[in-house]
Amino acid sequence: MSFKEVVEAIRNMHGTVLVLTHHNADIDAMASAVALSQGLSQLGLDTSIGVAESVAKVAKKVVGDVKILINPDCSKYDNVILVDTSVPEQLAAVKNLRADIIIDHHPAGPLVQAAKVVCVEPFSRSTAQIVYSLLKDMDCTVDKSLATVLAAGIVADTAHLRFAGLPEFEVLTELLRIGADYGEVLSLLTTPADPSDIIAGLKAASRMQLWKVDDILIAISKLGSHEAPAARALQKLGADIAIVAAIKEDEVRISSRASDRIAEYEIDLSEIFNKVGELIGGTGGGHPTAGSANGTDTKAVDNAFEFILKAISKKVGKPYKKLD
Ligand SMILES: [Mn+2]
Repeated sequence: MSFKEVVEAIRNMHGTVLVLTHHNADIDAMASAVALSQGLSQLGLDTSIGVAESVAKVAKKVVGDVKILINPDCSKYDNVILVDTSVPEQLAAVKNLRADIIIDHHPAGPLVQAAKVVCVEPFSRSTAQIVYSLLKDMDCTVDKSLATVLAAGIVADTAHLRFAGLPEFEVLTELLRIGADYGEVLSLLTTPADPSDIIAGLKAASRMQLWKVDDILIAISKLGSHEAPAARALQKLGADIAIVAAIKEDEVRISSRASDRIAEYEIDLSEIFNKVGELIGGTGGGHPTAGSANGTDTKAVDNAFEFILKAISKKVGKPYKKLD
């Protein structure tokens, strides 16, 4: 289906419209939904915005005081336009889920099958840039504030332009010409950190033990809670691998974060934490650069730490040494 046909299909819509997006909706999802719904209103359509479950904390600023429906009922609308996803699992809480039109930049998911109009562009780095092109072709007015919101979507989904290519920079330049305020874009993208997360990070740092395997720095610490943000904080400080245990009365949780360079040594934290789970009388797993485990054997924590160091040492083929 050509872009022109998509524009025509949207233009020829009648009745009420629900612009719907995925659970824990991020900045790109919300920017796309807000901008599209404003464009549709300009065309005289009665438009609502809905999300599954919730809007992510980081996207609250982009939404501002625009009304967002949580878990709407699709059967109440003549048209449902789905943005930034085509995967039903991300919309499980939505009632009578249906997608007539799909606008997305992820690889096509199962909902594409039944949709009448599909505009899926996996080469676009954001849905916001697709929405901008649609609005332009529909002759909608993109004012300064809408341009700022759309720019926020692009900047967010490209990790502050790190993954942006020529198409993203071109759209961004157009948005800046319209009057998007880049300072405002950056402020839409920043959310103040949770104070308890900051404290956890600082405490973990003050109690940390530092180890080295070849040139890999491993930071290990113990806390009472907030192990995941603390591990992230230690990684931000420069540890290649950060491991933090939260030890409670009858429960222990261990969380880890690592930089991508551990892949060079074929270290997979999900594999290691699978075993860690067994060691602490529970279960574990995760991702190659973010392993975690929960268990009930609070006395096994030091054993678990030693196991992790040994596992890393084995992969690298060098001993582990403590740094004082
Ligand atoms: Mn997106």
